[in-house]
Formats: sequence, C-alpha cells, structure tokens
Amino acid sequence: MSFDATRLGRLARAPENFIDTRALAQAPGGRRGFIRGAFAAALVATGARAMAADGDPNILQLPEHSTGLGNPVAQEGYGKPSKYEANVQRRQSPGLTQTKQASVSFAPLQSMFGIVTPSGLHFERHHQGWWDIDPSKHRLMLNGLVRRPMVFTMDELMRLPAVSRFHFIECGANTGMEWGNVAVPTCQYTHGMLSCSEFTGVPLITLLEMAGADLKAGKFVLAEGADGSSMTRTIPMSLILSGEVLVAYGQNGEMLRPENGYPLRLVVPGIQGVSWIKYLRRIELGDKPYGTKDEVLHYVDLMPDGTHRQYSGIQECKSVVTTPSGGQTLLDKGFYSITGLAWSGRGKVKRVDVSVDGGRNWRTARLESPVLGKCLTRFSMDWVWNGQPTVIQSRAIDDTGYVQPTRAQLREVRGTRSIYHNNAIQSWLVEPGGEVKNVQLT
Ligand SMILES: Nc1nc2c(c(=O)[nH]1)N[C@H]1C(S)=C(S)[C@@H](COP(=O)(O)O)O[C@H]1N2
Ligand SMILES: [Mo]
Repeated sequence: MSFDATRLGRLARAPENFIDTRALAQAPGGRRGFIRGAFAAALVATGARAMAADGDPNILQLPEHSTGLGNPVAQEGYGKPSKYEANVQRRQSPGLTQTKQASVSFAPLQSMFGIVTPSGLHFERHHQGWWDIDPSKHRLMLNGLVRRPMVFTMDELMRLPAVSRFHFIECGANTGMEWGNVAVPTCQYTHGMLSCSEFTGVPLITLLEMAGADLKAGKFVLAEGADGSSMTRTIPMSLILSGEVLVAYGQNGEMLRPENGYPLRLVVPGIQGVSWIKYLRRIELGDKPYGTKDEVLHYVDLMPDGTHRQYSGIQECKSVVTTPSGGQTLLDKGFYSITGLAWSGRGKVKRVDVSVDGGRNWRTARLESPVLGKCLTRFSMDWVWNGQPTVIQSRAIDDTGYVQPTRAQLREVRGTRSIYHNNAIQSWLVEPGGEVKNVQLT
C-alpha cells in the first residue's frame, strides 16, 4: 500500500496565495508600497524561492508540445484528468475493510483545492454494495400521514422546480479510528469520509405538500433506500419544513454518480451521511421516530456511563489542515501556505485559528469566500518553517459560537469508547526532515 506522495510542488505555481496580510500592514509605504516593491523581497525573506533559470533545459529546449501538432479534439466520451494526476484517487484504508460491499473509499483531501469535491473523488460508503439503477424503472413513493399517497417517476420529479445548493456530507464515523488511538497516516484516512458538492433536486417539503401531508400530526419522516442494505433513517420534520432537505438527482452539474445514489438520493444538510439515503425509493410521514436498525445498533455513541447517545445526527463544527498533513514531506525550511477545510452542521464557519506550536498560540486564518452554511470552507495561513519539529493544528468556530474541542476536551464529555462523531482538533507533527505525521496529543 503506497500512501499519497507529497503534493507540495504545487505551491510554486500560485504566488498570489502568498500575500501575508500582516506583512502587508507592516510594510513601509503601507499597502501600496508593499505591493509595488516589497512583495517579491518579502517572499524571498520568508524563504519562498523560485528556481534559477540558468541552463534549465525545460526552458532552453523547446518541448514537442510547443512545436508539434496537439491531440485532436476529444470529440466523444467523458473527459479524464491528466495522466500525471493518476495518484489522486479514492482509497480504502488498510486495516478497515472487512468486505468489499460493506466498505468505504476515502476522498484524497490532501490533493484537492477549493471546496468542491470532483464527483469521481467523492467518498463512498456502502452497506451492501452500489448499483447503477435504470432511472426509467426507479420510483419514489410517498405514504404515511398524507391524504394522497403518491408514486413519482424520475421524469415526473425532474419536471418540478429544483434548487441547487452546495453542502458537505460527512459520515458519522469519519475520524472514527482516532477514538481507538489508531493514528492512521494521512488526512485521506483520518478525514476523507467527507465530501462537498453542488446538489440539485426538489425540496422534500414540495413533494410532501403535493401529497397532502398532515403537517400537524406528521413529525418525522422515514426515508428508505432501494438497495439490499434496508437503509432506513428517521428525519425530523423540523429539518424538512425549513426547505433544506432535498430529493436530489444532480451532483456538480450532472446526474448523481451510481456510487453516490443514482438516480435519487436524500440530501440532509448538516446531518451525518447515513441519513442521506441513496437510491431513495420511499418517504413515509409518521408521528414518532422510527427507531430503525441503523438508529438503534449503529451510529449511536457509547457514553462514559455505559448508555448510548441516540439521534446525535448533527455533524458538529470541525476542521482539518490538509497541507501540510500526514504523509506529505516539506521540501525545505522556509515559506509554506498552510491550508485546510472547516465545516459545521449547524451553519456557517465564523473563524478558523491555526497553531504551529501544538496549541499554545493561535493565529486567525484567512477564510476563502464564499462561506456557505453547512458547506466546506477553505482556510489558509502563511507560515515560515524554521526546520524545527512543529505540531500544526486548526480550530474552527461556527456562527453559533461553538468552538471545535481538543482531543482531551472531547474525551472528557464523550469518554473513549465511541466510534462516531469525533470532531476533535487534529494534530500533524512536522519532523526535522520535513516528514509530516499524525500525532495524538493528550
Ligand atoms: N441506500 C443507502 N443509502 C446510504 C448508504 C447505504 O449503504 N445505502 N450509506 C449511508 C452512509 S453510512 C453514508 S456515510 C452515506 C455515504 O454517501 P456516499 O457513498 O455518497 O459518500 O450514504 C448513506 N446512504
Ligand atoms: Mo456513514
């Protein structure tokens, strides 16, 4: 099993990301003076370097792509990434996979930019394998506390007014191995049961209203998938009434991928992935929680007093530094842009702090816009590595004021025997040779 190679060579390609706002403010002549003259000098001073051009054959000898005829138009077929990007892949975690159908493939967070997960890199979690279902045969039934039980075809659903929204989806078991003190090596395996897409679909409330739902008596919805896992989850009406819950067929501008529920899945913003029922075939409106197998046996949190915490579906505020992160290697001392992702199942990310000394001191990171509710937010912070061992961490705060806990704070409340809902601060140790490792600070 080879873990992802370092991706840090990319840093040299994006100098506009290197602007240090603190240096800007302190620069002689203020902001403008800094931009005019001092910017390049400041970067050199922080250790950011460009290669010397002298004798570089990549400049002196014209490559074939500058002199020859290029490839013909890719008239047919679906576009693919460059062959040089072949190591950017979803991967199964060594030691975690039991059976191929009840498994997980993790998204390569360390190799991604911005906030959107390309559909081919979206994590997968199946309880009984995936299917490529014929959409002409797929049906969605609405029943329970409704005046007119209804059955929709895909064509009928796609005639209705749709919305498109960016949201993250995170499996409740993401970062679960850290509960067991297993410091898995890369952020792909610690945090890669996380993805973010633009989803397109019909608000579930629209369908319920069409079916004449009894909105007084109807307090909970049961959502059921068409695969053999009998995946059924209870969704409270409060989430549905807000219009946020979608019956979605679109993902990043095209139909859902088969692995992600084609042709129809539930989108439940802010709530753990298991409630995002794939291959959605039935919605039942009821007056109490259904207590299905995946709500009673799985996705419950074993608390220190031996009881289980149930219906703990909201993915609390969390963040992770994706560069530098475990498995990467810093090439040299000097300038780096620390970057990562932050999110909250309760709303928007308000602030992200970054520490490069194991949590003693914190600096506020830049948030890249747009900052959307229940969506990934990209943060970054300028940093000069002095070659000493360093522990890098990030701490997110959401617009409810909730602060992402340390590992010790989380364990104080939740004990140590959980599997799910680990949103603790992640620590990456940079060793003197530049190798980055997962460390669990107490
Ligand atoms: N029908 C069905 N829906 C399902 C599942 C499943 O196995 N079958 N897995 C759930 C779990 S546990 C998660 S985390 C998400 C994963 O969605 P993804 O595979 O699109 O990443 O789907 C959920 N919906
Ligand atoms: Mo999950």
